[in-house]
Amino acid sequence: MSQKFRIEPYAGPAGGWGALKSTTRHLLNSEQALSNLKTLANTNQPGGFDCPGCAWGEGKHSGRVSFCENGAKAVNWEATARRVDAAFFAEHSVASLYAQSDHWLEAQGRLAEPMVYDAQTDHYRPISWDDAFALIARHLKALDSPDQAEFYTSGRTSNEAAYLYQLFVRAFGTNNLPDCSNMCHEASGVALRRSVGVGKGTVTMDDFERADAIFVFGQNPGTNHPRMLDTLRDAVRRGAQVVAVNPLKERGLERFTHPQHPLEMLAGGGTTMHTRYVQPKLGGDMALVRGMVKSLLAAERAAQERGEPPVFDHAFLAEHTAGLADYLAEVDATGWDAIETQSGVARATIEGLAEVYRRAERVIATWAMGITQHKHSVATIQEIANLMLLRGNVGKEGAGLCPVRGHSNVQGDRTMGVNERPTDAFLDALGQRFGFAPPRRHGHAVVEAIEAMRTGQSRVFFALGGNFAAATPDTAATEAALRNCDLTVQVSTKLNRSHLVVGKAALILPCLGRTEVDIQAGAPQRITVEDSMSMVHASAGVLEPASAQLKSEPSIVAGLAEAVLGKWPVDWAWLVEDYDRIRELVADTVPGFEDFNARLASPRGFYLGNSARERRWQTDSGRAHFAAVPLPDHLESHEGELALQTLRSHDQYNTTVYGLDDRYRGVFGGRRVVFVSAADLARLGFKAGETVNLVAEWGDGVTRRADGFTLVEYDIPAGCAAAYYPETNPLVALASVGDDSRTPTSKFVPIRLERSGP
Ligand SMILES: Nc1nc2c(c(=O)[nH]1)N[C@H]1C(S)=C(S)[C@@H](COP(=O)(O)OP(=O)(O)OC[C@H]3O[C@@H](n4cnc5c(=O)[nH]c(N)nc54)[C@H](O)[C@@H]3O)O[C@H]1N2
Ligand SMILES: Nc1nc2c(c(=O)[nH]1)N[C@H]1C(S)=C(S)[C@@H](COP(=O)(O)OP(=O)(O)OC[C@H]3O[C@@H](n4cnc5c(=O)[nH]c(N)nc54)[C@H](O)[C@@H]3O)O[C@H]1N2
Ligand SMILES: [Mo]
Repeated sequence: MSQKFRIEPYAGPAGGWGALKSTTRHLLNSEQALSNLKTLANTNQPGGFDCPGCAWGEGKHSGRVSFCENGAKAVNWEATARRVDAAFFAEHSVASLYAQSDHWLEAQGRLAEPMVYDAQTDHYRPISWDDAFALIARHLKALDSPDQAEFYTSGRTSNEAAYLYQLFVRAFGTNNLPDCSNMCHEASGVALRRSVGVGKGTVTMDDFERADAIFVFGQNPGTNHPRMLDTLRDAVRRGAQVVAVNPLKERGLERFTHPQHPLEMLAGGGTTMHTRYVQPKLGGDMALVRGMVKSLLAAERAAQERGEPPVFDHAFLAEHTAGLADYLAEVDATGWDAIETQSGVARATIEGLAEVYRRAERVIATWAMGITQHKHSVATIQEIANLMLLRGNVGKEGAGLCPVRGHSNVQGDRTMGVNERPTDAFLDALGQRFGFAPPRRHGHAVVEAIEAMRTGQSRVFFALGGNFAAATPDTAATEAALRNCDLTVQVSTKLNRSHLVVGKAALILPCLGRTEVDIQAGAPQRITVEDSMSMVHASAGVLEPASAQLKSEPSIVAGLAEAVLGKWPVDWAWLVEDYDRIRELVADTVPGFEDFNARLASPRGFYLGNSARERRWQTDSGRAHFAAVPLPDHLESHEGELALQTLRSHDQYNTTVYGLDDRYRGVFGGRRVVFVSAADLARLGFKAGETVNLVAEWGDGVTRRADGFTLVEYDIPAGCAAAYYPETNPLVALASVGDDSRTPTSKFVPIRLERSGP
């Protein structure tokens, strides 16, 4: 499939012929091309299944094709005809599989039957479902405390599976529910709860149709949320301003053509997406936004002096907010020198952005990993909220805060209670409905779970989806932690690194994917998910399951729970005979889900609501809160050092590597590349095309390295570099986490380049 390694800058628009060609190539490479096309036609349509790609919302225009190039890859990847079965594991030892690349592992096909690790032979061999559940139950019951087990969740898990899972984990007695959110949008939740009293985005899809300006911070939608490009393009067409804030020049944000519109493709060029593209230094967004506010404040004072209409929304500020005076004092105390140095953006440019913001009656701010994976992410997001509050851009049509989520149901999993720090109100509701006392001690997030396993404090690791070994930071530390466990269990669809980093005992439990028909007690079931705009809707698979031995995630959780707890505090087996029964329990215990089953009748689902959108502020003060935080002091880069961000290529889904191209960035046939500016190449004495090793020193006495990366010259600010995840995860120190979010700082890794050996 992939050609020779080459670098060839991409000249076309994002989307367009390239997308069509790439999608078709991925489809036709599959042995099931025809059925896959049928599958695609069902994606995100009423009665079909939710795209397992991203968490972007659905437009309400029926008839518009709602899958994208990368959604197509995700669907196709799951619908492969290849199988990883007992014969496969008999042929390959775990050590030999471990030596393969992530791309090779997942390309072997769908996991077909439950397997148990045999340490004597270093091979997996088949095990029955009952024996597998019994083995896990034996290990869990042998622990001194329920807090010695870790229950991870990845964000593809349905609401139904997630709800049962957290209920089981709490009935078992722990809140150790680390999940992929801990590595993803945790900072958004923390910051938004503090600023506006609810940890979710405040906008709906309709708001995007009314916004006058949309600021897109730290996000690469052309690759990671392609359907968002439709939304942005429509906004640009009706005259809205779209401002991209991103250190890298991302093609997908610059130009876009939809492959469904052939005429547009023939016209060439594509719609110019952004009206402005600003390139701050990594981590410089807080300073940039502070500069915008400084400029607005100056304009507000000038307007007051001249008796002109105010810049701030004083009525909103007086009625709805607290902390404004302290915040403005902090803005006054922040000098332009610091703002320009830290953001790397000139004052005049920042003032231009403030002008775009000021002229717009309705503004939306969106963001993703470029904002959330820093040490000062919570402060940065609160700064974005500060900016938005000044002109009442929260809780008004066409305006609001929009963290764009990653995994297709990561937001829903949190709503269902997959949270290591649950609220008392949630635990009270569980306790009351099920008649037990849920544990109140906070549990472990991802980094704490790794530490607990590494020190031997936690002994059992269970993963409902995901690829923990590859997705987490500090690969050597994480692998040691997993190997230190008595038992590791992976509920998965595809073979990945986490199956090969085994505890003393290990299980692989293969499950249905979202595209597949799920039959329980003779009847097909549907599951539900929640998107980034808090819309909950049903999803039902259409494909024949990859193997007759697969179980659904809810039924795996039920099997496990029954083996450990019996029919207490609920009859687990009875519940999963009909997922409506699980939804009844959700309706009883989770606010916003009243009449859950009935409300699923609406094909596009229902809106959960958002208190901040209604200008009800569930904060301590009962008001929206201005955070007055000084700019961070950890960003200055040292002589010879670069700040590295670890990001996604166009041909991957997190740790799932579909192919070796990153078309929009002009990289083909290889992933071990590092993007560096021309200025840094000259300054550090390197040439594009040379091979280097990346070396990270965090001052903890460990030298972390990732070897053999080709230098690619790229349009990125001096002092900043970029390379793909998960190859660069060995460089990220476990201890380097965000303040208050504890998210690994994957977008700011101090490195130096080392000339590769002869
Ligand atoms: N096809 C596909 N879709 C996906 C995924 C996938 O892997 N593949 N992953 C899913 C998941 S779980 C998630 S969380 C999302 C991720 O979606 P994104 O957040 O778009 O993912 P990243 O590739 O990490 O891209 C980070 C972007 O932020 C920019 N950036 C990095 N540091 C900074 C900074 O300091 N400031 C600013 N302003 N920008 C910065 C980078 O240049 C890059 O454009 O996508 C989801 N959708
Ligand atoms: N350095 C660095 N590290 C990062 C990031 C980064 O930007 N840089 N991003 C972080 C982010 S945002 C995230 S969300 C995490 C992602 O972390 P994870 O969610 O743990 O990882 P994925 O790669 O999405 O998981 C892929 C695996 O999920 C399984 N799978 C797929 N579909 C299903 C399903 O329907 N059910 C089940 N049970 N299993 C399924 C398959 O076996 C597949 O191998 O990584 C984080 N790690
Ligand atoms: Mo994510």
